[in-house]
Amino acid sequence: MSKFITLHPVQFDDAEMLRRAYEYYNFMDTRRSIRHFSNKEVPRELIEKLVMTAATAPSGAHKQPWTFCLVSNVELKKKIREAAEKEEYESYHGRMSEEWLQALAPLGTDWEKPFLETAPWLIIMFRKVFDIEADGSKSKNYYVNESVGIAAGFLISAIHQAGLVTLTHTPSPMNFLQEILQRPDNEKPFLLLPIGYAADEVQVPDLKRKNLEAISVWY
Ligand code: IYR
Repeated sequence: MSKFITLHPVQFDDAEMLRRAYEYYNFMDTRRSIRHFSNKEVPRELIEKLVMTAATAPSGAHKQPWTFCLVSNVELKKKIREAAEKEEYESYHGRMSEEWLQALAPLGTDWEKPFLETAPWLIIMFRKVFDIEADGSKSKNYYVNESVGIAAGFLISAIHQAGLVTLTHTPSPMNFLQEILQRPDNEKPFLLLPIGYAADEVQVPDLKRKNLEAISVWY
């Protein structure tokens, strides 16, 4: 039987609630994916807190089916860049459809990923397909993609909140991350996020977000 405790939920009066909702929206709307990083260092303590914030995400049966690999080691970042670029080169030169390449054209991406070395930290999120208990037995995890996806969202907003920038990078295929980072079989790479400061005078594509009408249906 699980034990229950009384929660004292965080609450605000109506005006304060609305103010906070507007303020948070306005803040989150300033977030952009960044592909050009400064090599300025970010202290480990900051990364630790960002990861802890991501790990406050809800998860299926509270299994917390994630592992965060935090890479600042220069040789390891180089290794990851080389392996990612090898895959990305193949993707951009034949594996991706013409339609896909055209959809990406406004973003100005290509197979070269210098940010994998310039950014002071790489966070690689792994999803734990199942858990291995202390006695070596397997135990099931539930809604793993949903859970890890939500944790990634929390992480991205925490990074923005801290005044740092990131990119949700999904080199494809990304099993090379499992080998390089020597993760066990029950863990599969989910997302790679370079973290740091934006490069000076960084440019981003002039993208617009869909408005409420376009994304919502009210009943
Ligand atoms: N993984 C490649 C291609 C790519 C795919 C999508 I969908 C994007 O939104 C951006 C890039 C890359 O990282 O370049």
